[in-house]
Amino acid sequence: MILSLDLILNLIKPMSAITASTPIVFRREKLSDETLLTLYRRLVKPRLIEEKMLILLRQGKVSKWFSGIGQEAIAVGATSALLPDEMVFTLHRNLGVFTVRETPLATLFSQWQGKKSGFSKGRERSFHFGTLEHHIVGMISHLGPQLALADGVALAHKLAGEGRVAMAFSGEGGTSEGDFHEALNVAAVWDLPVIFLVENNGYGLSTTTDEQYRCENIADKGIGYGMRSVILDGNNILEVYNSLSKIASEMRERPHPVLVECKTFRMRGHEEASGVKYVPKELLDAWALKDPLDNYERYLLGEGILTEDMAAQIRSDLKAEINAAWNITDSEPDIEPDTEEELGDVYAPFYFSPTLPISDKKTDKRYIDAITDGLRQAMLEHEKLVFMGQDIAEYGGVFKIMQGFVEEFGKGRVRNTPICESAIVGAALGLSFKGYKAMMEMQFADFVTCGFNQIVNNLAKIHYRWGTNADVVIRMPCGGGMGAGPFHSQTNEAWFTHTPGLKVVAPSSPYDAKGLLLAAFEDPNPVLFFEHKGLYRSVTEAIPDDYYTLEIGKANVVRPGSEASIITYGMGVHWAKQVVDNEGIDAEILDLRTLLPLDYDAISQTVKKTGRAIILHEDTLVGGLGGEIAAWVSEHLFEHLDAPVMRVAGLDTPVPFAIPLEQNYQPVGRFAERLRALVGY
Ligand SMILES: Cc1ncc(C[n+]2csc(CCOP(=O)(O)OP(=O)(O)O)c2C)c(N)n1
Repeated sequence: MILSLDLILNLIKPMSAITASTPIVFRREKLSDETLLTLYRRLVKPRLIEEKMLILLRQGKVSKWFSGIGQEAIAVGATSALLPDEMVFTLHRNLGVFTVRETPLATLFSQWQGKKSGFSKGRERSFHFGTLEHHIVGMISHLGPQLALADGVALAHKLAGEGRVAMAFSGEGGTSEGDFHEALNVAAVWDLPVIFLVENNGYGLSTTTDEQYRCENIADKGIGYGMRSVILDGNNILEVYNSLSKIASEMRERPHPVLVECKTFRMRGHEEASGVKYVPKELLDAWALKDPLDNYERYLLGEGILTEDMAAQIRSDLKAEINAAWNITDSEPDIEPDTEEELGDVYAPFYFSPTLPISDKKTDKRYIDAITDGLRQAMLEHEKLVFMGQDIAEYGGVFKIMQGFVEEFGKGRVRNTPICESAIVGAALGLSFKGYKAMMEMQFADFVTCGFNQIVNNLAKIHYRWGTNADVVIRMPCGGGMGAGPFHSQTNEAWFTHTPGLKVVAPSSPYDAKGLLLAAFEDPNPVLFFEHKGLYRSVTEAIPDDYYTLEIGKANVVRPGSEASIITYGMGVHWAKQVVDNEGIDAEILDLRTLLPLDYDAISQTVKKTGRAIILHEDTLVGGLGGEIAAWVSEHLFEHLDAPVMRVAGLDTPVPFAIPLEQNYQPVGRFAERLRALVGY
């Protein structure tokens, strides 16, 4: 019987409590001298860069530094085990990933120094950037979210049958984040080829492992996810390299995730300024003897593969390379802000060109059918579009919007997800790195809170941060009126309209819903698509059967008028029409359609025309979008106004359950009186 590597490692696990006193045993297996020396050179390089950084830090030339000294064998060994086009998701101590992938050092140093020629044009600190050219995606500051991005990349590999893996780093502290759990669970359920690589270095800032988790080894968590797991001596470069080479090649053959725990130690402070006072000196002394570089060097010298002269030459060549790169960075002038460029880089460039229906054929469609129609045509239009959501496959989604889609497009592209909003938003972003488009259905817009971080920090900021895009549409069934209580009724668009980098769309009609949805899929930027549940089955109109798009960012006058301008969106449009008809007031109704970016030209035109403005929305008043519009109108159109700008919005409470309470919450009951007051002012 041939035992697989993970089985052997699992069998020896009880003895594998790797500590400082566990000796490093180097086993070269079939590695050539050349490979052994390449690994040596790769191990020396980040160490020398760090030594340089520490000098610069003391000279006050560098402001902050997270050291990976003593842990380099993990980043270097693991990255060396991958193919060059396999994506690595890094953390703050993974310099070795960047050096193995040969990212140009001057660009890297300029990145750290906030210079224009860095990977993020001075917009991001340290390792918080990605470079798709080198197949590296760095973390946002938050520990955890990058893990699910690896799921998305691995899903792309699987869908394309590419035989590739993705690898994501975490510290042992980061494994306490919910994102760790979600990412591993999704990878397990979907058999995704992701290596989750935990560097267990004993401390998460000052927190020791016994205050971080209760199981003996982090690898033990693999059992809970139904996932292979292994424990490696993270200070032994050959163990890391050989084991991961085998694991990765098995994963390429048979996609599945693996949890790898590398035991190591953090030899310096969390970051340089914080020091290591809280770390027992004996521990540091013991782990110093296990230094991955010193030990490997001794091994190579002992085996006669490396000589003292060769070692000296390698170091002097690398130092020359490092110094030359540093001099380039150092001589680069400090960044000069250019506001236009800053604003211009928030969104990925997209030049909208409308698609008109190819025939006059129209069919009566309810709002919900228009969305289904748009989704189906988007799937036909974009072959690399993937739908993800809870219960969306055989069940068709809780609103049955995607009924029959799984039969039509297959389980690969129409994916039921575990209940883990954060990981799915993250996976959607990961798909984007591989040229896929993704749509995620939030079962209810309220549950977006569980994916909030990924949306506002990852999707929204990624283009500005390092120039890649998040080609993701998140559909948000929102709104009340059904007595569904505080967590199935919210119109929470204002949580997102405050976030540069997102586009927020809120159609009020079947025609707009289909056209804007199809435009959202063409747009390479992240779009939050708020569809009001109350409109799903209550509005019907004849809309084109063919594919067509409507421009995101353009409002629409749905009722011309002269006495006042009602600026609204979503369900508000229907409330406004109803009140205007009942009251017999000749008000103009401007349907914003897109809430971010706002169509200020259209707002300006209507307010100039009527001289009176009232904003109506279902969302709560304080901090709602109405406040922003009112401020803008007052600031820019003051001389055109004949009355104060008014707002009518949801009551500043959670959305209550009992119907009379909910009706009292909703703004429509207060709207007629305020409109009369505005017109009569
Ligand atoms: C979500 C989140 N909470 C808190 C922090 C602050 N923080 C940054 S690094 C760190 C410790 C991380 O420990 P670990 O994951 O073990 O990685 P290590 O620094 O040891 O490499 C903390 C608490 C953060 N970046 N993100």
